[in-house]
Amino acid sequence: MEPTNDPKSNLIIVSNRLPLSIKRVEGGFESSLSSGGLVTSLSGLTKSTRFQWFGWPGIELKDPADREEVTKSLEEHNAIPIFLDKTLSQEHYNGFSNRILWPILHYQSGVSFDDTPWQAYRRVNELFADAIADAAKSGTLIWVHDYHLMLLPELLRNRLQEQGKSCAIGFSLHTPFPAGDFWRNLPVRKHLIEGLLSCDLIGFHTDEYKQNFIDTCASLLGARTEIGNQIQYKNRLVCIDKFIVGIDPQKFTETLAKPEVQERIRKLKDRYKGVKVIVGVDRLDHIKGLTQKLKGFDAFLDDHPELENKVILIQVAVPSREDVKEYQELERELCTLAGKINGKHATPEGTPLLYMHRSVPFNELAALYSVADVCLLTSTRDGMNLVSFEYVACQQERHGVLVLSEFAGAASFMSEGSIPFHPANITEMSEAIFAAINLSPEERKKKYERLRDFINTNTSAKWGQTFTDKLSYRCIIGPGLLVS
Ligand code: ADQ
Repeated sequence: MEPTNDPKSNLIIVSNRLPLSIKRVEGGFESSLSSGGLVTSLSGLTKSTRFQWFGWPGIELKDPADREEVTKSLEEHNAIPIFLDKTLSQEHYNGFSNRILWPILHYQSGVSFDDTPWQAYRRVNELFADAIADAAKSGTLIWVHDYHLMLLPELLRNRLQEQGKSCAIGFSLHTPFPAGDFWRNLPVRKHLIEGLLSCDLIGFHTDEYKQNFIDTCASLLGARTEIGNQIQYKNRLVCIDKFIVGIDPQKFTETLAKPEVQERIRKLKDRYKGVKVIVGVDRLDHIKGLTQKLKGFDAFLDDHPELENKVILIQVAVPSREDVKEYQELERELCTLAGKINGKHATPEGTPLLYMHRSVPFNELAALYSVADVCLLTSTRDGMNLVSFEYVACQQERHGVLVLSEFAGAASFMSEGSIPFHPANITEMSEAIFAAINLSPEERKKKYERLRDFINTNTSAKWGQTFTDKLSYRCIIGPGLLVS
């Protein structure tokens, strides 16, 4: 590969969805910023590095004139749309990625495999490979994100080779990677990990996920893995590492300083005077353990009648994947459960649970985090969980307590600063909530300072820079091809 002076000056980010969603409105199209963990994690890199972002714009457009108009408007944001037809994108996104792959990655059993969505998954990965190979030049760094695109590195590597281009390809998985024995439940278990092994660098959120992947490559593919943080497979040497993903804490500090947010905080404090506020913010997803959270909170209320009218759980459940049957069922279950809990514990003074099934604006989110005495996160599995970081960023001098499931990736870094518990153990959850509410000011400060230092050190900017630095290095020293 021809070394360039600064490989990062030529960076392509790829994710299934663009960070901007396109909607048809009267007289044209409108774009809006998407939210979610992936967008948050890449926000740091956006500040320091220019890159092109390839992905699906979230809308089916058949008319070439419409495509051109949308492409032009996205160009201003360095976003390049890859257009897909509706049935194909549905089968890829909901059919395979969200109904089959996502549950397997999060240790959910009972997943049934179906060949039609798998073929759609392949096809979409191929279409992405075509678009990106055409756009890349030799020396381009290509950073692919997440489970929707696990076949892409191999397909892309082949296309690039056909075109005589040599590029460094990196991949970051935002979910857990399960233990090998669980991963084997997926009939296409080998194809997906082989797809990734055409990368130069693969990043995971924790050491556990990284090790699971390494062990799986050894047992399923017979890859050589005893060579430190590298896997040798066929004629390639792939670097595997842990990169701690984070947030941009400054964005929260600036938001909290806004007069309108300060005013909102005052109002909320006034509204909940004398009441301990517990906050939860989660996408409405099985992995976030929302059913468990509501049951645990119910048990806590049963266990502590003396706290009647003195505690409230404000739970924001952000709508997610609403086309998928399992998510619709979960939503119905949560609504019923929330109604039952309030029916059982309400008094003329009010209800102990405020369940909001909608997205809230960023200012409101920051204000909520700021006034909450406790943040309760109950993930049954979760790649990292950035809400835990955001709560800490918004607490500042208040030293609120984080009650964090031991199954969130964040728990492997934050267990000493938080109160950990098992999300399926309702008694343990109830005790953890009680302990959080009653923690002494000294203990709260001690725990909080640990968390604050951690989130300020491991920012999204650092994550983006560390990964791209390492990928650039691979680009300069040459791709992961074995010399002999
Ligand atoms: P998610 O499952 O989306 O991310 P999480 O890490 O908690 O979960 O991130 C959610 C993000 O969405 C947060 O940054 C939050 O502020 C934002 N958000 C939530 N509600 C919002 C709202 N109403 N308006 C605006 N923004 C909102 C996936 C994995 C995680 C992993 C991340 C990053 O499932 O485990 O931590 O990617 O890798």
